[in-house]
Amino acid sequence: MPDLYDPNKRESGGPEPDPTNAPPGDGLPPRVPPRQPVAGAGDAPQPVPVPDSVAVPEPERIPSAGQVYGTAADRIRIGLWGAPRSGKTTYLTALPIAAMQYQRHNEGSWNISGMTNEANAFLAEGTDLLTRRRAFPPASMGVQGMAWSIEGPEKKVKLGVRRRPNFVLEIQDAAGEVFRHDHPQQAQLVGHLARAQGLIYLFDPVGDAEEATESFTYLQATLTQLHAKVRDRGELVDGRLPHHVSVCIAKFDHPDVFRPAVEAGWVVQDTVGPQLPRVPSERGEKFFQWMCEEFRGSNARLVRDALYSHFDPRRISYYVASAVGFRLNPQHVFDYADYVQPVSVDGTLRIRTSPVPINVLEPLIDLEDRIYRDRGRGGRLGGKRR
Ligand SMILES: Nc1nc2c(ncn2[C@@H]2O[C@H](COP(=O)(O)OP(=O)(O)O)[C@@H](O)[C@H]2O)c(=O)[nH]1
Ligand SMILES: [Mg+2]
Repeated sequence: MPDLYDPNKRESGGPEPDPTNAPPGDGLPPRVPPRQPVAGAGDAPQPVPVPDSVAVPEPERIPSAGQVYGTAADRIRIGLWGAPRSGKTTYLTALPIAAMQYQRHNEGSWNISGMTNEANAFLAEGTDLLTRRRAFPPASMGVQGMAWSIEGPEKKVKLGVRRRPNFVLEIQDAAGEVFRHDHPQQAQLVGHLARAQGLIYLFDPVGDAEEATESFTYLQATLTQLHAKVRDRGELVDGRLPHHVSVCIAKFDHPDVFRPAVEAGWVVQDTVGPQLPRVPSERGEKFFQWMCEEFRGSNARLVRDALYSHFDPRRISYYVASAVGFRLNPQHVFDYADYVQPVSVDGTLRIRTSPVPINVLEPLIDLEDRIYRDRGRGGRLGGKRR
């Protein structure tokens, strides 16, 4: 898999151009096999036989990757970003569960499969952890650059045009500490984020209240470097980063987030099925602003300001999310008298009922959709776009 981001590879002055990601006719030289040295050729130019140049057999593709792999239009990189303990790894482990549950409320289903054995093992391990063992992923269960193939149900693009989303998602889930300005691996991570077309930013209101995991510390350090890197590559759009961003206000189920949100009147409750509470999607941005300004205050306000000044606000969407969802009663209905999902059992946090993730798949599939539409516009949304 030659164009997978390799977290162990040192970045030096920007990444190598990625031929498989390049659009056709972009001026990059075609890939040619290396020339064979000829004995006794001296310095004089000699015609060099290139054994592969005549009959090139059809290259064999890896199993399971399908037609999606290797075409620039179908490959997107998403950076997952957030302070330590903001819930990045839990978000990823909840993703396949969210994909399985999607068809409960929507037409069609989403399928996620690993592009490598390691990526498949992560999916299996994560699902087992959350659903059977009912535990959060251990801190060591990070993801060092993995790729998944994601296929969704056919949807209408415009009148008479339908498409089936089918893309490769590359994620680098770094330990949150890496996002600090003085961390040795930060350059690699910033390199990955710079090459990504989309970013999922987890804002954790619970961790934000503690100094060690305060969101702004991590956001600002990474944003400054990311901005400089993208600027050096000449890819800023009207002075801003070109990425599409999904901001997820994480851990919505947590009583320290949920109760104040209910009391401030942000939350509505469904009257059918599990009667889940939610913040209406059109109020997501306002909720985030409230969270930063009124609820958390001072430095959280800087998080909002930093996002607005570094990204095009038209490219930011907001989601009120929870990886594990709410505890549901035996009839599978939400109960405000008893909704807290994690409980401490012998010193470890356990999840009480099988998770029903909230806004875990949506930020991702919306990102893909926005990137797809942007490409269709020739990459223009008021400026130059990769
Ligand atoms: N209540 C609640 N807690 C969560 C959720 N996701 C993560 N957590 C908590 O946050 C901790 C850190 O999550 P983790 O995914 O390891 O964070 P990371 O460091 O960003 O990868 C977990 O051990 C849980 O205690 C969630 O959706 N709801
Ligand atoms: Mg983690």
